[in-house]
Amino acid sequence: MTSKNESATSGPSKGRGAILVGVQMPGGKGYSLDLSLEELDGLATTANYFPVATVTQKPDVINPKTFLGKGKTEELKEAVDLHNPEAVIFDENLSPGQTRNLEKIFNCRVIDRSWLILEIFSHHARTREAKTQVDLARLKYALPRLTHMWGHLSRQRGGIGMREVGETQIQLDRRLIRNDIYKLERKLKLIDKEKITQRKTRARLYRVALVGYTNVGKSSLMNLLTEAEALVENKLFATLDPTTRRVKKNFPFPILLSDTVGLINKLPHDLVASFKSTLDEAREADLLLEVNDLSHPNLKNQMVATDKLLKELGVEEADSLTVFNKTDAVKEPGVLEAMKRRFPEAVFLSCKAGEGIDALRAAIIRRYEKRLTALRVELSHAQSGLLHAIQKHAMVVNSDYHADGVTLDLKVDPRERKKLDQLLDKSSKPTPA
Ligand SMILES: Nc1nc2c(ncn2[C@@H]2O[C@H](COP(=O)(O)OP(=O)(O)OP(=O)(O)O)[C@@H](O)[C@H]2O)c(=O)[nH]1
Ligand SMILES: [Mg+2]
Repeated sequence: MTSKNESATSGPSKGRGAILVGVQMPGGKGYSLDLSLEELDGLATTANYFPVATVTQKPDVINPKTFLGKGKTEELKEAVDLHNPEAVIFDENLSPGQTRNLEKIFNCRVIDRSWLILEIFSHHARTREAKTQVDLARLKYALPRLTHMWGHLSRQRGGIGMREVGETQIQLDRRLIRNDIYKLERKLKLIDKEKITQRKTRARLYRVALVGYTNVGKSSLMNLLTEAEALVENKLFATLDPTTRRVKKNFPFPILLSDTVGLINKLPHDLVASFKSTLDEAREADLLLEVNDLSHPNLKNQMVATDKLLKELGVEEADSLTVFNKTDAVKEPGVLEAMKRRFPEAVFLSCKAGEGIDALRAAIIRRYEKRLTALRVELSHAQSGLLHAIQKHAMVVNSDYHADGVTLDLKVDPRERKKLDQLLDKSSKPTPA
């Protein structure tokens, strides 16, 4: 095993002090250790920890018992004795056994990346759906780890977090937890049903969903397009509860725009599974706006992670439009131009500067119009009363009035075609334009 790159940053060991552990996995590519640690730092801070030291390692193999090798574990133990943190936070996911063994050695709480993300989610969940989803993911995470987590979970129902680590030792009851999981799954199914009904009633509108890595500016863009006030924060996972709004202003037709939960590298599997229903908004969208932060040093990997997660969630099939936000924050000269050459179809904008929003609207409209089929309809004078009803199902591109009536050039959404045909009935057969 080779141990490299240890850096211990001393800091005041007060509050919820935490030592961060970054590990470059054997054969692992992608995130550089530094950038990954920066992200972990952001996650820890969002969960109200105060990073007092960081330790990194590039092991050749993963120790099945302690994750880290013997030497590194000892070094970490020394750091724990020195800083006396409330938790040691790993940037990887640990097995229940590894967590238990490390806690024994350090005599200190050990948290992995999954749990850290779950903690943040539990603090940020607002709606019944998001809360149920997070509760479910947390119970599934805890089930194999019951020996040391039951106490925390029972207290966290109030959303307190893991502050009371080590405080309570309660008798374990796996059956109780399984029962809770069952109940939550049933509750989620019911919520899901309600949502399906809701979605059916608005199925006719063109549906656009904002997706992308956390903190890239999805909610900011939602606000600009809808003139609404979704929660915007320089925090990871500010949005957990998806909002959907009907937008008509500055569009020739109304669209349904949805903001969704942010994605992140190494998202806990159970959380992805629980949030599948939330992400239905994305899965059922006609168009995905894949938002990226152009100014982020880890842009490339964020894009790769986003694509991977969208695939996992089964949303990669949808029509998508790449959006690069935060053009105002790009400092390096030439980056913007180079990216525009590389992504000629993408929209570049800045929510902060309010630039590029019109171009985005135009791109959405173009995508919408692409799916429409052209149709020519002849209406006699006697049928001209139908015009108003036709406009509900199609865009009238041109109307040519002549002696016998009117010739309409229409653009029709495939989903509206049946209704339009019924309306026009047998008396006036439409012909492809
Ligand atoms: N410089 C700059 N900052 C921006 C821009 N757009 C958004 N931000 C900032 O980026 C941060 C994240 O914005 P949000 O809109 O909350 O991002 P999000 O993608 O919804 O984040 P999550 O809900 O956490 O996934 C906030 O501090 C915004 O003010 C932009 O164009 N330029
Ligand atoms: Mg958001």
